[in-house]
Amino acid sequence: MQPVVAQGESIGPEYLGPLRDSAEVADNPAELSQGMSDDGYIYMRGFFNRDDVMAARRDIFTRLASVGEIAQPVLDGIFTGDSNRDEKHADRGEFWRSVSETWTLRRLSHGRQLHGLMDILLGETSRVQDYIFLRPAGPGKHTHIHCDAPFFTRSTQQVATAWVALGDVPSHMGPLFIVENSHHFDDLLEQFRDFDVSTNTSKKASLDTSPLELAKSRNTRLLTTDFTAGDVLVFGMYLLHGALDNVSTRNEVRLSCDVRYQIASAELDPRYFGTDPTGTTGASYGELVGAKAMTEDWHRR
Ligand SMILES: O=C(O)CCC(=O)C(=O)O
Repeated sequence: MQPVVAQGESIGPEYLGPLRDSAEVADNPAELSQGMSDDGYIYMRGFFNRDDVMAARRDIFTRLASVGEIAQPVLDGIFTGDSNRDEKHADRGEFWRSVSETWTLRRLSHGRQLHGLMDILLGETSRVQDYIFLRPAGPGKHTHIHCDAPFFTRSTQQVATAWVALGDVPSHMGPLFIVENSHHFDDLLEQFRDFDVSTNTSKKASLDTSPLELAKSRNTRLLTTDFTAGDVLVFGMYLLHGALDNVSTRNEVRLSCDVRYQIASAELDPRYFGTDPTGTTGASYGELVGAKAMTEDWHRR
């Protein structure tokens, strides 16, 4: 593994572990469900066909090249250090919506293959949210530790997140990590139950504690891997996770997408469904970190 850095702190081997790969039990629903409830996540290496992933990557990076952010050849995903997004597009949200609706991406995030896996992991027929979180994460970007409940459990608790690597994402490019066994940290998770980040603006969904501090204080590990294009990591609403720092010295961009599925029998949260979803805060696609010019810092929720 290459360097592993989280919020500027180097993570030593004692606080790191590999994700358990469930690709070998892909045809065994009972084992998949068991893994999800035991570990709190399922990681499937090479879940999507690499060519299909590369088609999405090419289309998305071509859009970002058109606003001066990604260099040629686009598949390499190298940040230029520049952006003319705002000069070219008056409405950031509209631009980001059109990129997020790229058909080659939706074919992965909303296609039968992932849907079938989510039906198994949620234990019944599922529905995929229309609103997705596409993230081109350039050098310096990371995501603070949080769980997804404050964002997505307004209508039902039976929701799961799928994080998809849209290209190879080795550890130095800031992939997702999960905090091992954190779905059992009841004392810590208590603060996230009945907390809706868009109605209660007095607190943040993410922890102030750094990943290294948390791993040390809980005597646990950050689980991650050198992701390859098409890997999928699925987890529930009460598993703590974040993204490592992208410390690429070659300006490589981590491209990933996170998408949520919920059980189809429950009420739909209108913020995330329909032809014009408003998103978590009401600002639609404009509220996402991906909607910012790549020269800007990410916000934290
Ligand atoms: O990709 C990231 O930086 C964060 C993703 C995330 O937090 C999620 O998928 O819930």
